[in-house]
Amino acid sequence: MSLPAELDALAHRLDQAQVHRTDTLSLAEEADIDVDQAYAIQALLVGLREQRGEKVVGAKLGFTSKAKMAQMGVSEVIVGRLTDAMRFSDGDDVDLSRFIHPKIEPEVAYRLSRDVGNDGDTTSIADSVDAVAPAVEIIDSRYRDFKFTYTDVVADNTSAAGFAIGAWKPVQQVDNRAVRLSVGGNEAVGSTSAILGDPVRALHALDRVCRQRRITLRAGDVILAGAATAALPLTPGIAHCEVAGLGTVTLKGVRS
Ligand code: OOG
Ligand code: MG
Repeated sequence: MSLPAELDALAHRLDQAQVHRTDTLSLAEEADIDVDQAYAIQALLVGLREQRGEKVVGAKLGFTSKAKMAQMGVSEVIVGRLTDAMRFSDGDDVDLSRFIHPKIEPEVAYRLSRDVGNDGDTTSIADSVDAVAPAVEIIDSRYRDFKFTYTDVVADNTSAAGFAIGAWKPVQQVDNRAVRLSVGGNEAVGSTSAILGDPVRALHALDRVCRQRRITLRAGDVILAGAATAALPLTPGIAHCEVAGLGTVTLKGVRS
């Protein structure tokens, strides 16, 4: 399966699922998609969002922790794109009816201070970040019951649906920090070291994927390093995340 028209049709199918908040079945059940094609579908899908006026404001990594790999049954790092339509401010209400079956997870965010990845540029991302912050990511797989293969989730822009960032601090070592996420009566507890041993390694992994997939990043872009714990269902009420020594970030789930 490789015809551009077929890849385009799959991108539209995932886009419609997001726009109309209706889940869809795994693409892998019907089409034999390889990783290159999955990233091609993702690029088309993000392009559809850009055609609606959304702007790409960063990148995210997924499956950088064993907790997430175990929860979802995928064990290789994935990369997706973040747009301005996914951005919430710390403390915002989040209308849960915008999503199919949202989950929330605790993350560490980095901010890029210069452009990376243009024209054979070999500057490392880790050397190009100037700030770090606690963050949460809202994931909302477009696949029924969050059931997907590796290529499915790459095609679906890695379930990206929302994010919020706490106060930025000058970039510093953030390994071995306790992480706590509470939402509803549920709690997830972990450590930033769950993210590839040190969240900075997520930036090295992103270097490799960006080079391979010709992804360019711009000054000011946000990078989510991947969840330190398994995700929790995002339910009505306060979702609160704390990364020790780095700060907190809060969202409030509401039903409109
Ligand atoms: C895929 C997204 C994974 C992370 O932080 O590991 C991810 C999913 O679990 O639906 O964002
Ligand atoms: Mg995540």
